[in-house]
Amino acid sequence: MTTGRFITFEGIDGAGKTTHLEPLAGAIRARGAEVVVTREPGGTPLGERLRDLVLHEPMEGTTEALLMFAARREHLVRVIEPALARGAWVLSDRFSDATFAYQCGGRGLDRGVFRALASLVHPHRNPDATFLFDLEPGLALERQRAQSRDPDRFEREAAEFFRKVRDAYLERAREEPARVHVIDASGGLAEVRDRLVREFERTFP
Ligand code: Z5A
Repeated sequence: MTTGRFITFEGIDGAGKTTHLEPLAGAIRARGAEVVVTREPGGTPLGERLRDLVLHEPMEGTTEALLMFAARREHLVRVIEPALARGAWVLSDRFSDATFAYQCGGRGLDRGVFRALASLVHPHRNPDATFLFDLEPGLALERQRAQSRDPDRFEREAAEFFRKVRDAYLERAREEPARVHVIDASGGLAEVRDRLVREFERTFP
């Protein structure tokens, strides 16, 4: 626990990743490590302003990808790298896999453009581990409907969009099986938490 690690949580909207982030952070803190919990888009004052724009302002797909990466660069330089440099663990609710899934998978952004932007924005940094909360889009939608907030631009997308996003996430997991750990996010909260904890302990014994 003395060397910080960069861990990301991913999944389609409503898969449950945010619910499990703080409890895992608490478990790592209990082992004596400093933990920084953060999110994308966001994590910095500029990133949070960009978040507000991408979630609510209509825009073209490449513009959306560029703003995600702009927010990510600030996040990396101001939050993620300094925390890792002092030995903290960083738990981020989304990172570049989300751009691959939503902008390439969902919106059709060219994968070559994605790779070029990723190597410009974080050339020497990738998550040490990614926990991908995988859920059938219909179930994720039911969970989201139970929340009483106004849907954002992404949440208003059709089921077909989320099927493509999910497929792109699973493609990422097949490409990088040592890094991307797929967590079955169906079932009750305790069941999903147990799967996450088991996978975390297997990855970081
Ligand atoms: N986005 C993008 O397009 N490209 C990028 O590069 C990045 C992001 C970084 C905001 O992300 C949007 O940005 C996102 C993709 C896009 N799309 N949207 N919308 P976000 O992560 O901030 O927003 P989100 O995905 O909508 O997060 P979320 O709604 O918080 O979803 P979640 O984290 O997967 O779920 P949750 O909040 O933990 O749980 C949802 C509800 O289900 C909640 O009421 C829980 O109590 C409930 N829940 C959770 N687990 C269970 C179980 N097991 N059973 C029953 N109910 C459960």
